[in-house]
Amino acid sequence: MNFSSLSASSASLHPLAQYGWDEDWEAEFAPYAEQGLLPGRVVRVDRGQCDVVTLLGTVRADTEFVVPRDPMKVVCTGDWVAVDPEGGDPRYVRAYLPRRTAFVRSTSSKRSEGQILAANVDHAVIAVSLALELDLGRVERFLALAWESGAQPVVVLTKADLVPDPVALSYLVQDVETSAPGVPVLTVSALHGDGLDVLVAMVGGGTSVLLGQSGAGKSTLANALLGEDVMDVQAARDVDGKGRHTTTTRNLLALPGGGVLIDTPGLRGVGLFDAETGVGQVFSEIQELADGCRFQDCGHESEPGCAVLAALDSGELPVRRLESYRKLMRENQWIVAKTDARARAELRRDWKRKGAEGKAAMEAKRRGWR
Ligand SMILES: Nc1nc2c(ncn2[C@@H]2O[C@H](COP(=O)(O)OP(=O)(O)OP(=O)(O)O)[C@@H](O)[C@H]2O)c(=O)[nH]1
Ligand SMILES: [Mg+2]
Ligand SMILES: [Zn+2]
Repeated sequence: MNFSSLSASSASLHPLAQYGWDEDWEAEFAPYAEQGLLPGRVVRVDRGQCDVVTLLGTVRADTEFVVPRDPMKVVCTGDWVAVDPEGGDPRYVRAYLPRRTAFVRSTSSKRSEGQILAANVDHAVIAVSLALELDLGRVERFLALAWESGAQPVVVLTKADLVPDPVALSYLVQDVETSAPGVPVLTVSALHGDGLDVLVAMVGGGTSVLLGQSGAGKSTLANALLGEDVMDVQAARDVDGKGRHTTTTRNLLALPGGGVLIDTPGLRGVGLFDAETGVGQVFSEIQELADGCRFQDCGHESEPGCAVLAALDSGELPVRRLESYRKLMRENQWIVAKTDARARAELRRDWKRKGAEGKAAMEAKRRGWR
């Protein structure tokens, strides 16, 4: 089969179009097509091997030839790769295409490194369980990583059936909304099917990743969106999600109405990794207020003419928001100081150089915030 002979206009008819294959990927892949390699998308990674969906179906491939020391460069779920057109089981991944977006957190190891959680994601669906007390700081942290990745975040409050009082539910939604400017906040019940249509309409078509704590109901939601029980689901045995993770690998699943969904294992902690832009976006109202401060380098501590402090005084800006902003900014600076600047710059080039026009516009807007 000669894949390079597929014309640009046929990219949408390509069997991999359902997985997000488009003209830009095709162009990017051209040099590998010339070598006779097969394009595919990584649907799962485990123990140095991965499952890759290709025109020939799902094949098993070894990542030995593309394993660098840098964990940021490890092939991950959502990557587009070039694999051997034929050969043994497993085949080999020969290359992966530059990422359009990547969801990165810092590892807890001593030498701070980034860990890629998912690549080429359009929508980051942050699942927050209504069975537990809302932790807005945690939501803000997830949002910072999501914005930084280049994906559009959506907060989904799960298990809405556990909050039968509509007024109580609307207060919870409002609380999250004030912590998430520019981010849609939805409520769903996978149990009753409530709110799923809204979510599908919002994320349909592209690549979405489900993120959140263990037990938040990500896999239950994935199954509901898929219309079948593909992912294992298990009752949470401890409320803080420390003890047990039902999902242990990141799985990319094709949605019946188009688009794909990546289900991920619950994250206990999400450390920021060079996410200043993302943090700024989560607290965009503070950044807007700061434009009104008398001094351009205002630290919003005790400076005269500080618009941020004025907003605190008037009650327009909740104290919790400012404290959370400061905390995440401090943490980010600490991580940045600890990590190798060159590695971070390279990472930027890797996935931020590419991307749809919308992404470029978004980037430009963000750069204005720096
Ligand atoms: N009441 C109610 N329970 C739900 C709902 N969705 C999920 N649950 C329950 O929440 C528990 C955890 O669900 P999972 O889908 O396994 O959670 P998860 O986020 O995938 O967890 P990890 O894979 O460990 O990250 C299960 O007992 C589910 O039945 C819902 O809409 N309503
Ligand atoms: Mg799960
Ligand atoms: Zn100020």
